[in-house]
Amino acid sequence: MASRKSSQPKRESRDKYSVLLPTYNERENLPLIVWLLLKYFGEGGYDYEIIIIDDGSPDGTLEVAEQLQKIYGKDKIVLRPREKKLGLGTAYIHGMKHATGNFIIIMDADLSHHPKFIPEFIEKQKEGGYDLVSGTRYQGNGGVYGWDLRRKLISRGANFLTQVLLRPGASDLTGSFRLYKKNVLESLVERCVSKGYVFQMEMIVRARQLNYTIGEVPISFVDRVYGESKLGGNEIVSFVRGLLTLFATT
Ligand SMILES: Nc1nc2c(ncn2[C@@H]2O[C@H](COP(=O)(O)OP(=O)(O)OP(=O)(O)O)[C@@H](O)[C@H]2O)c(=O)[nH]1
Ligand SMILES: *[C@@H]1O[C@H](CO)[C@@H](O)[C@H](O)[C@H]1NC(C)=O
Ligand SMILES: [Mg+2]
Repeated sequence: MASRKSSQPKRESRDKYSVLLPTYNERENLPLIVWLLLKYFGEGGYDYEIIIIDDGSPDGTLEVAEQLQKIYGKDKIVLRPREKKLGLGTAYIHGMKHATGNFIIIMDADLSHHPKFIPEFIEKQKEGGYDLVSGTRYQGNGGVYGWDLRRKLISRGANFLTQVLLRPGASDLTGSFRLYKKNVLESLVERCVSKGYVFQMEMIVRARQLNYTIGEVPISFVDRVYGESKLGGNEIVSFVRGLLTLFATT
């Protein structure tokens, strides 16, 4: 009798998921995040690629990425490095240009965003045919771990302020763990002008304006263990300034 592989998840379509992984000094985190991505994509039977965009990290992140590419193959690990630190916004654009998937997943490489949520993002997207699926720390089982009170208050405050000012119809605006249809991401990136923390927020605000449909998946966000955090007074000032600009122009 022919064995039925009923436990094997079957691939339902030709959808392909391109993960954009921007890195700056993530040498310690990269092997684990890549391993976890392979694990969850593999278990789900999904077609995927991981695009690593390193901005000339002085800690040798790129060398680690090259090793990973040797281990896992060039079709799974795609390297699109840049000479120097040019910022997160342009890193996404740079990575997107090389993406071959019809869906794009944006996440941090510092293990704050756990790959275990990706199958949920994908299922959510399929369920509602959403244009984008956003991870949310502020619904259901979502949450934040490892932040001090100050940072929790800043994040909550930023989120609340934005909810009041812009009514974007999504519960987590400053998070960056999201899945997009590729053409949707392209059209959003074209329109977004903000830099830094406001960028993620502008993306979702514009998505709502353009009547794109948004699905949400609760995620737990864990603060980075390795590497330095950079949230300081400057970021807060530029965040509020960016928010008000967005409010004035939309
Ligand atoms: N390519 C590239 N990646 C960057 C740049 N800045 C940050 N990253 C990466 O973008 C992701 C998010 O940056 P983080 O430094 O984690 O930002 P954050 O989560 O707001 O702050 P902390 O985790 O508290 O430091 C990480 O994977 C970083 O390595 C950059 O200029 N270029
Ligand atoms: C979005 O939907 C609203 C209400 O249905 C409509 O008035 C508006 O023109 C739509 N915007 C775009 C960009 O399609
Ligand atoms: Mg981080």
